[in-house]
Amino acid sequence: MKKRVAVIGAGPSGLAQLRAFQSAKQKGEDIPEVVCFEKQSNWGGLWNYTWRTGLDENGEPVHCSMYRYLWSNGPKEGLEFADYSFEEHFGKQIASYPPRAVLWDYIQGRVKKAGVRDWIRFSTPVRFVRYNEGKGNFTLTAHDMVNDRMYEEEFDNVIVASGHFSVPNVPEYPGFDKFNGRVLHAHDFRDALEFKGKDILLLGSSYSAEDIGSQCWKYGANSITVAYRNAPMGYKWPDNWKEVPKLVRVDETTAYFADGTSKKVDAVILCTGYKHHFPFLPDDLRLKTANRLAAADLYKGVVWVNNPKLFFLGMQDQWFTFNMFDAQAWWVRDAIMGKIKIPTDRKVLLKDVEDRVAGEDAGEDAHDAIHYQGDYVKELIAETDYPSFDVDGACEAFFEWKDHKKNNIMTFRDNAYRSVITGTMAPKHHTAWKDALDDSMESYLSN
Ligand code: FAD
Ligand code: NA7
Repeated sequence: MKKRVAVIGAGPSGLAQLRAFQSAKQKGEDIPEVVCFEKQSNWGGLWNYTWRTGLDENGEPVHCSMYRYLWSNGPKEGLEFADYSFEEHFGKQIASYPPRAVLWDYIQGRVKKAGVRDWIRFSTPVRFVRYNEGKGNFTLTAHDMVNDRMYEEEFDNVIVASGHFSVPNVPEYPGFDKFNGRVLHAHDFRDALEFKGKDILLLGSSYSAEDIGSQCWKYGANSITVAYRNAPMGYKWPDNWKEVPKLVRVDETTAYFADGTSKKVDAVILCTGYKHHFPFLPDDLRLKTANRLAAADLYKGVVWVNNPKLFFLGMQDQWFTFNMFDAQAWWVRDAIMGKIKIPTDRKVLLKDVEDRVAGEDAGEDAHDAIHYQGDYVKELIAETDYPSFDVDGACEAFFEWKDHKKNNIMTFRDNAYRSVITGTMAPKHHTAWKDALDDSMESYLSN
């Protein structure tokens, strides 16, 4: 009997897992039967944009947190697949900060080439997974939304690749129930043009606050006020952009901050992060972790320490993305296929997690954090046949990116970097990011 492996989610992580198994098959290896469950009707995870917010066409929570005009927030040279370069996909080198549609196309290119689409059951959310002590396997309950049929199947391994930037963390502040304008979370933000001419307040001081604020600035918001809880982002912002200490309360029209200042605003956008949320996992299988580089309870960052037949992909906070998911997926494939041995002593698994947490905590700044995650990617790659690549070179691209942001937060996307996969320098984009209002793939590729 072949092993059966369930993959939950067909975003970049889940697709990396399918490609990892397919690549072993291509080399003549006998791979398990792999079934991927995806609740959306198409693949790509967060990159599969929808205008919908709230519930989807099946009454499921909308997964997408991306929005119109979203461009990559880091250089593509940091995330390039080692087995499928941008040049292979587009037939030429492209500029370094592609809009969402371009990256979605790139993600799809590799799995179309691999021919794994029919391993995926679309419009099929996983409802529940339970472990069968006696049989030593899992029973997974899925809901086929097309035929409105719930069914159970057994699997030897389960790989959770359902993402963790989809279920919003939504704090409440005094007065939100009285405020006359819109209060929304970044997860429901779709189009900066909605806020053209408006005075907006953003809460949070991380990527979403930075990027949604920048989008709104680019598409004509009147003013942007960002309230930080602990520390400001500290970039050199445009004149109509201000960072203020934390929000205390709002009334019908006005926001009041901890330093005693206030500002009349039209809308509040909560850029307050996301939750690791696994409603389909019972207590004994459910990961509970903060959004950090060393996620809790995952040996090698992927193996559930309380049941090593269960794996999680992409649950870390992310400097590295697509190529880190690859490194994890290749490693998990080899663990499932018995090529990598997972220690049977639980103490060894826990010690690994402890060491990773200590390693992250020992870092002092973003520079250390990038190295830390780069070293993790190197560690996993070294144990599999994933094509090795210049991870330190990718770290260098991230360091340059950080410097470029520091120099000018509204022009950093106009820079170009060298591919660590093909060695080619990216061309500069034909239009400065702040003037490029058309984010279509056609426009981006017309360099
Ligand atoms: P996801 O992309 O979230 O995919 C998870 C998949 O699982 C989804 O398709 C979902 O429908 C499916 N799923 C969930 N629950 C179930 C269920 N119960 N049953 C079946 N299927 C299920 N990264 C970058 O590299 N560059 C960027 O510029 C960038 N920008 C970002 C901007 C935003 C606003 C956000 C939120 C994230 C951004 N990211 C970016 C990070 C992003 O997390 C990764 O690029 C990537 O999408 C993570 O892939 P994933 O497969 O782990 O998760
Ligand atoms: P992050 O990176 O998790 O950041 C969340 C931010 O929200 C962070 O600055 C937090 O403040 C802030 N936060 C959290 N809770 C609150 C409350 N209650 N009040 C005020 N502020 C709060 O999430 P992002 O959405 O920015 O980024 C997630 C991904 O999306 C990222 O990988 C990008 O690629 C895109 P703190 O800094 O802790 O004070």
